[in-house]
Amino acid sequence: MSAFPEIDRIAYEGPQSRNPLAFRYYNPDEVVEGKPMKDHFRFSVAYWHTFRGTGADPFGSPTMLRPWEDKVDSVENAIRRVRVAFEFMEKLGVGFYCFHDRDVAPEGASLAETNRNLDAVVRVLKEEQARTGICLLWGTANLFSHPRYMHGAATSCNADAFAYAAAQVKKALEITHELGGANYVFWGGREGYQNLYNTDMKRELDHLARFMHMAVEYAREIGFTGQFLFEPKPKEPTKHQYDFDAAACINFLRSYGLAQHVKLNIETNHATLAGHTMQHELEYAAMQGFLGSIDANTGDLLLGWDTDQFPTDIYLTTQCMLTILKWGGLAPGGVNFDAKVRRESFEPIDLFYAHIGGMDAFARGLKIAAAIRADGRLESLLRERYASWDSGVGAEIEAGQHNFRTLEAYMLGKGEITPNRSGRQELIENLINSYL
Ligand code: XUL
Ligand code: CO
Repeated sequence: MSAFPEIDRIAYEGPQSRNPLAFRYYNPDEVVEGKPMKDHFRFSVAYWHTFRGTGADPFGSPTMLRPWEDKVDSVENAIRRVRVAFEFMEKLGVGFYCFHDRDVAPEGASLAETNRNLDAVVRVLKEEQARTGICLLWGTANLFSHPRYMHGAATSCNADAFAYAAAQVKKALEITHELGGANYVFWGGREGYQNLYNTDMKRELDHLARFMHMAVEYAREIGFTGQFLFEPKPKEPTKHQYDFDAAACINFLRSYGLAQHVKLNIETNHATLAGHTMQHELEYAAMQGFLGSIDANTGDLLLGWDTDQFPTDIYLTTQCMLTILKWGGLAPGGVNFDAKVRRESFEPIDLFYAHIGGMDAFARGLKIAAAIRADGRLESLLRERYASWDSGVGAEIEAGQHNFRTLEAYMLGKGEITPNRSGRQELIENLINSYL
C-alpha cells in the first residue's frame, strides 16, 4: 500500500515550471564541472527528522500527521515505516539516507532485546536498499536520548554508561557495515558539561578519545572501511559541547592520535551557533584535510538554538558549493538534510516540499558557484590581493629564505612598506550578486 498515492516521482522540469512537486534546478544527470549533479551532492534524507519527527516542542504536543504510524512503538510499526521511508526517498530521487540506531527500531526491555529489534528492522532496510538502489550515507548511535546518558556517554562520570555506549556503538557499527554504509558519524550528544565544579574535563576527553579508538579498532576487526566522521556543535544539549567547532574537533583528533581515522561532518546550524559561517567551517575543515560530509540545514539567526530548518538561502548554498568545489568535493560524504519541517507544516506532502526546496537550493548554489569559477573574476581579485607574495620578498619568505634579522635589514633599507591596496569588498559583493 502506498503512503503517498497522489505523488509521482519528482521530475526535473526546469526553471520555468510552476509545478511545486518538480525540481526547477536539480537535474541529477546534468554535468557541472565534469560531474553529474547527483554525484556532487549525494543527497541524503535524515531518518530521525523526516520519519521520527513528531512536531513536539517544549510548549506543545506532537502535530505531525503520519497515517502510517500506529502510536505503538513496535517492531511492526518500525518495519512499516521503513517501507514508507523508501517510497518517499524513491519518489524524491535521493540516493542516500542516514539514521541513528534508535530511529529505525524501538528499544526493548534489555540490550539483547533491543539488538534483536534492530536486526529485524535492518533485514527490511537491506531489502529496501536492494529494491531501490538507495544507499546508506552514514549510520550512527543515539547516545543521548535515554536517561542512562544523562551525564553523557563516552564522557559520563558513570563508567557503566561508557560500557553501555560501547556495546551500542559496537552494534551500530555492525549494522552500518551490514548495510554498506559509506561513513559512520559521531556527534557528541551529551558529551560536554554544564559546569566545571563537578566536571573533570581532562578525564572526560581522555575517555572520549579512548572510546573513539575502540570504535576504529572494532571497525578494522569487522572489515568496515567506511569513513569515520566527527560532527562539531558548540552547545545544546550541554552548555559546552566538547565537539565545539571544526578547530576544536581537529585539535582533539590530532592530540589523541585519531587524525588519520576521522574527518568532520559539518552542519550549518552548528556552525552559526558557534559564531561562524558554514563557509568558514567548511573552509577550515577542508584546508586541514578534514572535510568529510555535510549536514545541510539552516538556523534562524534571530533564535539562539538549533532550529534545523531546510536550507533555501541561495547565498548560503553558493558559499557552500564554492568551498566544496574548491576542495574537490565531498565523496564518500554527501549532503544530508539534517533538517525538519516546522511543526505547523504537519502534512506528509510538506516533507516533499521541504526536500525539493533544499535540493533545488543546492543545485542553484552549485550552478552559481561553477559560473563564478568559470568566469574567473573573483579568482583574479583574490590573486591580485596576494600578489606581493608571488615575487620579491613575499616569495622569498614563503620559500623560507628569511629570518627576523634579514627582514629587519630589508625594512631598514626600504624605510616603509609598499602602499596597501583596497580590499574591494563592495565590488566583490556586487560581483557575486551579478551571478544570482
Ligand atoms: C544534533 C545533530 C545530530 C547528528 C547525528 O544536533 O545534528 O542529528 O547529526 O547524531
Ligand atoms: Co547533524
